[in-house]
Amino acid sequence: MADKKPTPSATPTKAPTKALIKAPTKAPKKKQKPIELYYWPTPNGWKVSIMLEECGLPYTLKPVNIGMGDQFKRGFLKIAPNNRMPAIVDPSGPGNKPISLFESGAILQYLGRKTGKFYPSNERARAEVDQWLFWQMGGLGPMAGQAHHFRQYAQTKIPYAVKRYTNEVNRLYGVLNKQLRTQDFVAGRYSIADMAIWGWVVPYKNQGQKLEDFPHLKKWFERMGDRPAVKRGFALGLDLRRGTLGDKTKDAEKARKILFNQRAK
Ligand SMILES: N[C@@H](CCC(=O)N[C@@H](CS)C(=O)NCC(=O)O)C(=O)O
Repeated sequence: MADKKPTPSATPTKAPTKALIKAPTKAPKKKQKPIELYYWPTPNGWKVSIMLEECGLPYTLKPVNIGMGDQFKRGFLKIAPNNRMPAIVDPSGPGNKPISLFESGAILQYLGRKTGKFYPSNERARAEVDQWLFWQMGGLGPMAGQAHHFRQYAQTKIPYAVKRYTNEVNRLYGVLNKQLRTQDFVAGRYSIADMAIWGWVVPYKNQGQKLEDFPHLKKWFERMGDRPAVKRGFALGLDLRRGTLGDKTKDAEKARKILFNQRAK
């Protein structure tokens, strides 16, 4: 009996019939490489740790001790030329190539686009989120930051500066309180805008504010704080921080020198 096995030359050159076409095997899903998070536990850092936790994205923590000057290390400056954290490196960026990003608002938008979570694709809804995100980036963050500075850290008390920034934060809390009067989250549904704002309300006492004066804001603040991902994002690296910048210790003095005496290099 002749061997039934076709020799290579006998292999049909015609397109194989359907029955011979093998079902395409699905390419195994590549395990996502973790995002590197350059971070220190502060209101700007929490925005990104909270978003990573909310999205369930794998990440590795790269502490940037800003009180010790880590933000000026050459490797970090390549990622974040503004010598500020947070920053991220996503090994699986656009085109499956690595991407590095600084500026917390830009990072939140990037992660929102990447995951399709907490950042709506519908243009009207996205514009609504953006305006509150930028409200935080350009308003609440800088004003609360100055309030912290002049109320807690400045070694010389300047009543004019204290009043100016305490009042401005008070005004901004009032705006937020009104926005939250009729809805649970700033832009309607829970979004990156809420994540950006929340950490800046955490130190409300240091900004000279009482949450009782802003009942809708208070409820939102507690609602956010109850979310497990917010709890995890907030807790990240808290154990790394020792004391505060206002302390009378040598470490705090060194940190103030590093943080509050910066000029162009
Ligand atoms: N606009 C920046 C601000 C970031 C920022 O100010 N980070 C502070 C800590 S909250 C920092 O890294 N400070 C280091 C320094 O002042 O040298 C962002 O939102 O990412």
